[in-house]
Amino acid sequence: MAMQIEALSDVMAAAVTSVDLSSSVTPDVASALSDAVIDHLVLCIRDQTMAPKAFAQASRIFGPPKRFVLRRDRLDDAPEVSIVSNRPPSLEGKPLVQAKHWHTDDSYFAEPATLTLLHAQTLPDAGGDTEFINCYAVLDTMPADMRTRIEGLRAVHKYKSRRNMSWVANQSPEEKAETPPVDHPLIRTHPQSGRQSLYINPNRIDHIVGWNDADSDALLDALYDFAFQPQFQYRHKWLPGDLVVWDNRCLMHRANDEYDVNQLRVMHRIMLEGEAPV
Ligand SMILES: O=C(O)CCC(=O)C(=O)O
Ligand SMILES: [Fe+2]
Repeated sequence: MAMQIEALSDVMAAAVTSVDLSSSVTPDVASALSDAVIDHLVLCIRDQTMAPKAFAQASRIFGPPKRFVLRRDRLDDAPEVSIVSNRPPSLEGKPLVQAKHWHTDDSYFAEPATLTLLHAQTLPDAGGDTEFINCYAVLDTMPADMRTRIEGLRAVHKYKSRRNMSWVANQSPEEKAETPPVDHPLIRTHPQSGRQSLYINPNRIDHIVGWNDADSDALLDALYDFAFQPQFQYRHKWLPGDLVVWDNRCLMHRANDEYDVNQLRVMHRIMLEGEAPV
């Protein structure tokens, strides 16, 4: 049967069935998948079985994969693939839900990853969902006065920001040297869709360029309150074999932590080479 793509909600996301990425796909299928990410922002490709190396190969359909920066979390035989587990190695078996606050991946880099791919390995019996915010919709529905205030502004993003909400792994001196603070516009234009979205990362944004902390905090709090509203959200409930691909240029996401964390949850993850937000 030919590949099928079906919307999962009105806000964003689509499910893809009848395709197997463990071996190479035709150019038509590859371009249909790449286009579908741009149109739906989140793509869930069902029923995939792939070892890390095959996963790294399959990710090339969407673009070149990056080597993951944190040495400890990446795989030796496939350094593009990192492990997202609720048992982080540094905590020696103690459960912890990583990435449970709203964020977009990789924004502490000058060229943040375009897409992230997450492939379910081990899922809890219930829950462990991933939630998404459509940041095109956020900007499109923003009150005019708020939009006018942020026009032309840039924000400083840091690996460990003053306002960080999530647990972040400690970096080695080498890793630290690779990640100096950067700044990005608050409104960015997607190079493929041509659409503008709100580009914010509550975990990594430290302050607005040229603003003091108090004024920055007030503006950021207002933006976050607006963006976090439920009408902008899609919540993905994982099935075994799901490979979820999302576009970091126009959405935020978080891991939902309201589940039994005594049950193991493990994902394989790849980020693609990035581009500077404009
Ligand atoms: O575990 C999840 O559901 C999301 C993790 C995450 O934020 C990521 O892989 O970028
Ligand atoms: Fe993330």
